[in-house]
Amino acid sequence: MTSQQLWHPGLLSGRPDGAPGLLRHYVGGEFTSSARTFEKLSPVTGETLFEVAEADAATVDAAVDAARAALRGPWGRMGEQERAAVLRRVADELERRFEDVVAAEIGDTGKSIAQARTLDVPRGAANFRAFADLAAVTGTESFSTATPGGGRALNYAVRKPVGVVAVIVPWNLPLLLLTWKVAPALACGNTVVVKPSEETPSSATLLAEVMAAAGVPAGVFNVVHGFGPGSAGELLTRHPGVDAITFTGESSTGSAIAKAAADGVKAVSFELGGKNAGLVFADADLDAAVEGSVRSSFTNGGQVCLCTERLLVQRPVFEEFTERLAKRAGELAFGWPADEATATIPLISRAHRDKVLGCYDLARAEGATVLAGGDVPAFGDARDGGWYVRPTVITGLGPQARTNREEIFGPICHIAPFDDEDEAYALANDGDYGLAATLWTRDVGRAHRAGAALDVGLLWVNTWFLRDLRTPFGGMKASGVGREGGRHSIDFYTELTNVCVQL
Ligand code: NAD
Ligand code: 6OD
Repeated sequence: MTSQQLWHPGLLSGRPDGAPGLLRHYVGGEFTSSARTFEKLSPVTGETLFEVAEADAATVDAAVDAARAALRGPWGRMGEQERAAVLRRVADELERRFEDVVAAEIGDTGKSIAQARTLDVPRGAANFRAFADLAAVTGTESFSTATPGGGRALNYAVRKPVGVVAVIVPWNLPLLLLTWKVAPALACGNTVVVKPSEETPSSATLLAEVMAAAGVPAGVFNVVHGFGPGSAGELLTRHPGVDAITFTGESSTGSAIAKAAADGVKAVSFELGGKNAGLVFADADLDAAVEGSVRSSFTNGGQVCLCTERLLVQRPVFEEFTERLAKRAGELAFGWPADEATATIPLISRAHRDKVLGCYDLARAEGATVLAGGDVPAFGDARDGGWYVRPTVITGLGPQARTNREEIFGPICHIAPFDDEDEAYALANDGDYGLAATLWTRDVGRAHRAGAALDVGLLWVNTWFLRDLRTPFGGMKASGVGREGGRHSIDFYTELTNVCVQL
């Protein structure tokens, strides 16, 4: 089965003369188009799947205007419990459309059906339920204050929506990352204009149908398609009608958006890149550490911001761990996306594959030993037109090698030895990023010491990517600004007015 057969055609508007279908924007409750379009290619085969409308300034204006108008409509007047009920219906409707959303995610990314069914799409629904519950019960602090005259005053804060929120997201976990931001933004009473990645426009468009079916009023959820610089992304970040920007993507893009946001003094929340370390101590359960590292390095083709690209392994188990991980990397099955057993997926685009293959070449040029992968697989079928690379394990580089410092965002990890805990933490902290780390050890004390010593926003101990949506999520250093998750999302997506009443 090819990715095209998995594509859900209902979303595409028909076009004359057998031209590919067109995926449109969603503005003010209507699907709309614009003069320019671009092609969406299948990462699995390289074939054209459909075309996508590219938003111009007029489309972005219309989307922001619709979002602003909706703040003054029924959405703005709704109580938090009623809004929460609407968002629970969105979750229900996403589950009703489950296989359509799975098909949309697989068609755009080439990811495996097993992952889409167990991670991406369930998390979409879970995000709406979690923030419906949270926003409806999150209060504010109040203080009874002594006044200079010997009396008292009551201080309390009123929580309000920020207004129109621009949501700009990448292609690696399209629905999960989009709903991680849209759900709390809406739960707090905001309206949104969403700009999905140009590589993954489908699930956001399908979500528009889901929103309408769940009774979300027109204008509350808008989708504009297009690229970043000079296109829908930049138009949105510079738009005076946008009150806040929540962004997930590369650190360099975060920097460009920060500059655009500075002009309008807009609030920003940034979830950015990583160069995450995995620390394996000699006392670890080695089976669990090997299998956990296979997951943390190669899930989604290594295209998860939380993926481990630098493994640091204590010297007594370095050789055994390295041998076993390289063997497991070579065993990961390449299948079609619809095969349940598929473990290795294509990279998102030709450009991204060229970048990752360039990193494989750079590693060799820097003197790395390649223990597994390092090249492109041959299938003898239509997948040879897609963007696959082999899962790759390398060793032999020092901490200053570019391969160990720059984010690759592909299925590759470098393994280096260390001697003691201090050295492991120093190596892990040596770099520009500070998103996540994973620790494999049986020593509980060490787990707590690592939490204090590692400069990361997220530390997983004897597991990876285990999520509780109430916890703070985000990165230090070049990996982000602010935290989302739980009350941290509620704080970002609301403004507070403190009221001081002399009693
Ligand atoms: P990207 O930064 O290239 O693009 C992300 C989004 O920003 C896309 O929608 C893109 O069109 C838009 N964009 C690009 N330039 C823009 C500009 N100047 N103004 C406005 N919008 C712009 O990232 P990507 O290649 O899509 O995704 C991969 C990156 O995302 C990796 O660096 C990865 O680590 C990061 N990421 C981080 C997290 C996290 O939670 N920290 C999660 C997922 C991905
Ligand atoms: O689990 C999440 O909430 C989240 N934001 C995951 C990010 C994954 C990065 O690719």
